[in-house]
Parts: sequence; C-alpha cells; structure tokens
Amino acid sequence: MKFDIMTLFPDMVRTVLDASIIGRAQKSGCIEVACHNIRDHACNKHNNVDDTPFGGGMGMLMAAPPICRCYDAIVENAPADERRRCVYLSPKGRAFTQEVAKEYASLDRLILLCGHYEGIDQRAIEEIVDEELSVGDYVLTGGELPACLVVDAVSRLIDGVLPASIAYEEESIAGGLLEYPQYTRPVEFRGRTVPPVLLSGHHENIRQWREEQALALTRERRPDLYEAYIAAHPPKVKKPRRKKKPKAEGEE
Ligand code: 58G
Repeated sequence: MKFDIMTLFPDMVRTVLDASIIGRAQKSGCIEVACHNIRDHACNKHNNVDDTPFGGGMGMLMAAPPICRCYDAIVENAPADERRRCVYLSPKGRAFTQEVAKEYASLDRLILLCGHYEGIDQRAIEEIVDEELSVGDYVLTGGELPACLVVDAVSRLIDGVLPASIAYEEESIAGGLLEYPQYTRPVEFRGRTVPPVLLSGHHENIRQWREEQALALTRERRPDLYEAYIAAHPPKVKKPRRKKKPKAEGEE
C-alpha cells in the first residue's frame, strides 16, 4: 500500500513515520510513504502558498493552485485502475474509526492532504478531495499529526507490518471491547501482585477472567461500546439445572 502526504511540513511527517514499526514497514517494503511539499508547487516568485480570505476574517488560507498542482503531480503517472482515495484531514470530516482504517487498508493508494493556517480554499476540496476525515472533536494547528495517525492505524492492518503472532489477536476496539489489563514480570512490584489466576496456568479460567475484565472496563468507561457489544453478543444465560424430580411411588 502506498501513502502520499501533501503538506507544508514534510520533514515533520517523515520524522514521525520513519520511526519504530512504521519505519521498519517502509524499509521492508510492506508500505510506501511519500511526503510532498506543497510549497514546491507554489507559482508566485515568493513561493507563497497562503493568502487572506475573501470577505475578510481572521488569518490566512492555503490557496488552491499549489495544492491542486501538487495533487496532479502525484497522480500523473498512476495506473488507471489504481484504487485510491484523497482525504483531507479536517474537524468537519467523517469520524476516523477502526472500521474506516479497515476500509482504507483495502486501497492501493491513500493520498492525505494536510491543511495549515485556517484551512484551505474550498475549491481545492471540490477539485481533488474524495472525503474529509476527522480524528476527533478538537482543532489542531495542522493536519500532519492526524495524517500520521491515519497512516499508523491503516499500516498495522497491512500484511507483514506486525509480527504474524500479534496481527490477528483479539484486541481493544477491534474486538468491540476495551482490552483487559496485562502484566509481565516481576510478579510483585511496589507491593502490587499479578492477579493469581494469570499465574495458574489454567487457560479457561484465564480466558474467563480476561473476558470479565474487558466487559466490566468497557461497561464503566465506554457504555456506548458496551451496549453495541451486548447487542451483537447476547450473554449466554445458563439455564438453572433442574433438580431431578423424585419419582412418585410406582412411576417408571
Ligand atoms: C478549522 C481549523 C478547520 C484535522 C483548522 C480546518 C485538522 C483538527 C483535525 C482547519 C485540523 C481533526 C487547518 C489546520 C485543518 C485546518 C488543520 N484540526 N480533528 N487542523 O482531525
């Protein structure tokens, strides 16, 4: 899968995505990340990419021409049958969730447009953007951090990015519940001990404990997820074991 990030701060995005697991995934060829500096496509001699909004108001906007020229250069040599999407990171967008990450993971190419200042000229959105996407209900100074976050969440769903052993493990959100607490050595730390069931080696009890923990945590912190989970997985109510009726005299 290929990611193209259109930004005024390509170094910032590269620094984030060259680190750790996503950096390794790029080196091994599981994913490709290309950062494009929108300023390289500025037309005027001062390389200006921002301008004041028509109608007045605060601050500056990113002008449409450099953004659209940058986009044209990205898709210029792309195969005609390429499955791709151009996404503008914006507080007005559709909410980014694990489901959206799964949807994007099936594309050949994801093009992410990062705004700065007070946003971008509406005509650039109309011209090149397929979808506006929001990573949460807050306003940031730029779309770069949201773009990195999307690349991370999508990349870890791509084959080979995570070790096979953990790729398909049931996990927080992905399984519909928040994750149960986890522990590693030492067994006792500052007077706190690991829940004994985890040391018991009894796999069914461990599975049950983790399920109970995940359910209780989700119910407390995310009643919305809890309700959805219960609706999809109705709890199995054990029928009370009926006592064998003592046989009446003479009955067989
Ligand atoms: C208002 C302010 C509208 C994404 C700024 C648009 C991007 C939050 C998110 C902007 C973002 C999010 C300029 C800076 C977009 C532009 C960018 N803030 N919640 N800020 O996903």
